[in-house]
Amino acid sequence: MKHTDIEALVKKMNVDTAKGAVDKRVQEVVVRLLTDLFKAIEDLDLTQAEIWKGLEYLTDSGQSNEMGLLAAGLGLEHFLDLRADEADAKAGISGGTPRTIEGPLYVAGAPETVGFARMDDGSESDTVDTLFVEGSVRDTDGNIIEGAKVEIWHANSLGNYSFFDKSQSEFNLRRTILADAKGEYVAQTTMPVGYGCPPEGTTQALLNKLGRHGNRPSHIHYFVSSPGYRMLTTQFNIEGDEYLWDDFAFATREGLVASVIDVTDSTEIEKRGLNKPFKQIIFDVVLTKDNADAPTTEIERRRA
Ligand code: MBD
Ligand code: FE
Repeated sequence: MKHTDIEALVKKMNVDTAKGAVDKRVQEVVVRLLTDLFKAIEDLDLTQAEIWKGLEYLTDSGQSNEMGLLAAGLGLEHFLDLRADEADAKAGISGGTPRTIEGPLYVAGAPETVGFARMDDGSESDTVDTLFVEGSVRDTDGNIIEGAKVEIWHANSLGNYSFFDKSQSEFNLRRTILADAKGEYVAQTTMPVGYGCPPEGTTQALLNKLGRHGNRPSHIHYFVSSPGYRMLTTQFNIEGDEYLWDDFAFATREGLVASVIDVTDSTEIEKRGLNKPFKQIIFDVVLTKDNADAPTTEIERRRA
């Protein structure tokens, strides 16, 4: 079928016959997407079986709760970051900590404390390095932001996240820390290991067909917010990981690569109440001011 005939066909199905209340935005989006889909079916000469296979794939992905993972793995979530960066630049926003993807594994409602939180439940502390993640929250002029809400979440030493991994305790490796009077936060936790897609899952099945792996480098996620500032969704990825610049979710960015400091000094160890050397990562955060000229950075999406 000619592309012009496809355009006419889609318009007829979705616009002319619309009766009653119409959501103009949904209509516009559906017409455009269907037109592009039909054209792709035509150009690629897809078979009927291939089309059903695609629909079945989306069904399976949804039923196994992997749509969020798929969005990350196909680079859709990273693409949205690049678009948000562009919108920010257009609105004259600069100087904040770079954004990067949220990913599909945030859980709301983590325990909240001021200044300091121990994030791990202790179940791995004998076998896994203790990690202190700490830093300040400031505005782009360098002023501290007392009370800034720093939400942190990360994987355990098997690359698994609590809630999704039912073998972990509730909210393990998930905390909310309010920056103290010096604008600082300190998280005591255990060293995360990079995530790998479920090997038998729908996302990995597609990645296999694309000749791609489904691994992420070791990383720690952040939401940082404070009234009057734009909410920041970001994460740092940890230097030295083999997947640092080969992340299946494309989340690693300049400015978001963390170096690990090995702390072996016995007075430092004692000061932290520990009995063995530990690792330390400094991650300072800079928030930009609220700005009516740029799209909101508080993204509505279904979360656990
Ligand atoms: C993760 O931990 C993650 O951050 C992303 C983006 C996708 C899957 C697992
Ligand atoms: Fe993650």
